Amino acid sequence: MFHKKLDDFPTDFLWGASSAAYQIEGATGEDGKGKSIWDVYSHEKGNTYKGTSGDIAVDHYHKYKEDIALMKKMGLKAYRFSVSWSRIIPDGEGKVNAKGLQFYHSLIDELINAKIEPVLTMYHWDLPLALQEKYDGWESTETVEAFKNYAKLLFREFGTKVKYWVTINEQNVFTSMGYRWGTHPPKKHSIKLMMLANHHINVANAEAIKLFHQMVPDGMIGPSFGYGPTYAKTSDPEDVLASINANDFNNNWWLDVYCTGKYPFFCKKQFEKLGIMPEITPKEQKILEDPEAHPDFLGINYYHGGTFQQNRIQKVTESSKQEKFDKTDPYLMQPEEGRADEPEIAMFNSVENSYVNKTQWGWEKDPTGLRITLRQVYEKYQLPIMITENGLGAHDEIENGQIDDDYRISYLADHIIAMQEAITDGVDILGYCAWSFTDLLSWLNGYSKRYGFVYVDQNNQENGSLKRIPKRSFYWYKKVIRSNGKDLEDKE
Ligand code: BGP
Repeated sequence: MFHKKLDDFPTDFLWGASSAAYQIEGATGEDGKGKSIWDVYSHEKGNTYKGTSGDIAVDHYHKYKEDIALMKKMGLKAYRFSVSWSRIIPDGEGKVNAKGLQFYHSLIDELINAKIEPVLTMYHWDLPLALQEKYDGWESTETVEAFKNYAKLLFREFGTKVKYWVTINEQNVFTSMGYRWGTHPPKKHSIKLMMLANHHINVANAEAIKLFHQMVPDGMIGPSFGYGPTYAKTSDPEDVLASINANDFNNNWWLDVYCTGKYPFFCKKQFEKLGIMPEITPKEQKILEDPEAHPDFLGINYYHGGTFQQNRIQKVTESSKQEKFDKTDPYLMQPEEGRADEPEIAMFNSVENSYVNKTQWGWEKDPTGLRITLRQVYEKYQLPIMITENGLGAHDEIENGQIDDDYRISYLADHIIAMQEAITDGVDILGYCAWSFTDLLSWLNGYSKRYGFVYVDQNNQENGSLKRIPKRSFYWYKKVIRSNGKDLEDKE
């Protein structure tokens, strides 16, 4: 679509920013909090960048009032945060920790007093350790049951105060990293276990949404998904087919289940053939397909898309002869052990996109990809969308006590324009939560990769003063919010 003039943002548009408990709170052993899988994983040698952890993080647990005062100063309309499950139920099931509940009550009250809409994420990767040790975490249905009880507690406690709820953050990312590449806990390398855990998380998500609709009838709930549009490298039909496969495997595999209760047909058949498709009980299928268990909106986390070509195992080229493909290559699916008679099944091969620039961390900068994302997701599922993450990770430097992050401003402005174009196209967008409000722990990049509007003096030795300093982007975003997205210019 082409537009001579872009539509205004809706008057109640939620201009926001995001965070996650483990990345900001610190106080991991305080006031009765139980351990999460990340508390252990980050302390095992070699797992994180320079051994960094969220032990202190940016100490939001003690500094939340100061942080919310800064949000208020900025004029933020919404703040997305996550609840640490093991802070309120230390073992993941059973006994409730009153002090943990109190912390989130205080945080939410403070936000409401500052006229900031709380957006509560129920699960942002920090599974209670006890559930991992006792039940192998998401690999078993006991964890689904525990999540349901956790959800019930959250809805009972916070259901009258919080309208917008996110069930699960980026299920596609944490199951892949935890079970496929082995770079997040539980650090396994098995696509079969990934599929199993993933299925249980789907059921947990559906159970929680169904319960929410009974307990919080005026609220809105949905998962936050890490979406990336899938481009074909060339118009070679084989590359186009590869990009369709990638879309099915990277996006539809999750979103279809959330919104329709059905796994995408082609992938499912492929995975059955590979012997990695989990068994779905009739009871599970029923809950997945129950319209009451489907989301009211979709949270979309957008950083970049991907470009794909026919898998080079199928189509060998001179250069691909030099490449090594092994079992853990994310784009090569091989049968699990015991099914070695099955041929390798090559789905797609990921390549660079020569049309877009990259961030300091090599992530593609592709604002048009955001518009494509919004269009594709809205067209397919017809649900309102909240952008629950989008932002630029960079090495920010302080000079004369200031942080001049003009590169972040231009990144965010480009994405906000793309979002406005999507709104003008006709997409229903509830809000935009940039990642992140303050600087915080990057799961695998420590405190080097910063995303915040507010600089926090924390470092990889984890002995910073924790002082907060608003960056240039803070004042810019304040202007964006005040003008309801009309003034995106980077000048005072
Ligand atoms: C998303 C996660 C966030 C955040 C962000 C940036 O996938 O939901 O928690 O970490 O990515 O990632 P990184 O810190 O790796 O750059």
